[in-house]
Amino acid sequence: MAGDKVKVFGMWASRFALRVEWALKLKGVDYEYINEDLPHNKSRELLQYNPVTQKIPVLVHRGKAVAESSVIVEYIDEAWGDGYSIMPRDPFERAQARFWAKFVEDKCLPSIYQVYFKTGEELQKAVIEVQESLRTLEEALKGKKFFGGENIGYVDIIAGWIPYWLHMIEDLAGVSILSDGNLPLINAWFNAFLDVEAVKEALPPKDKLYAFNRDRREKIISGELNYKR
Ligand SMILES: N[C@@H](CCC(=O)N[C@@H](CS)C(=O)NCC(=O)O)C(=O)O
Repeated sequence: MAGDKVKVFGMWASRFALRVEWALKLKGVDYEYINEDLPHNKSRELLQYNPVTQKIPVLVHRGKAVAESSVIVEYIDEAWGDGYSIMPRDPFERAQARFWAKFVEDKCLPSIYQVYFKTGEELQKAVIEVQESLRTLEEALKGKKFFGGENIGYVDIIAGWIPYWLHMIEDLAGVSILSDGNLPLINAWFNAFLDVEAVKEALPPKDKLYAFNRDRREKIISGELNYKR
């Protein structure tokens, strides 16, 4: 499918859009990135391509649109089936990858959000929940460098925002989640993942991301902004 025009509708600070960029970069696919002004000034094209949820990311390939980051990552793996493999080839391994990706989405992501915008006792409770969910996630890393094995794969892409975002969230909330050598496999994975060239290429500038999230967190805590993913 070389030469097909690919567009990504995203937003520079979005963890979900990053998944799409990482998958495309691993496959060596060129794309045009359309940075959306969320949430109130979405482009007409985005609304036309994703009328159902009206959310980013959306991938447009050969004029057809695919939405939902995890669905898009699987689509990319199949549409550019040659070369870099994101999903395991073996059906059992593929099922395992989907299982852990769902765990990240259903357990890790909500608990990390709680740390992002809770305070006081609720914040301390949220810290423990994140630690527990990451401890469980370590099961999937045993004996491996990445969730995908020697190279990054589906679960790495789905969970990949955590290494970059978690330390920022710790700083903003004034808590410590990864400390004293707890979660050694997760810690090692953070370093290995952030060292991958394709990963680094797509990451937003740290200062800009901190400033954006500091402001957003304050607005959510003060009630000025509704919590929304
Ligand atoms: N489950 C979706 C979540 C996408 C999502 O929450 N996108 C946010 C930006 S990070 C969005 O478009 N928000 C705008 C809105 O809700 O109107 C995915 O994985 O793609």
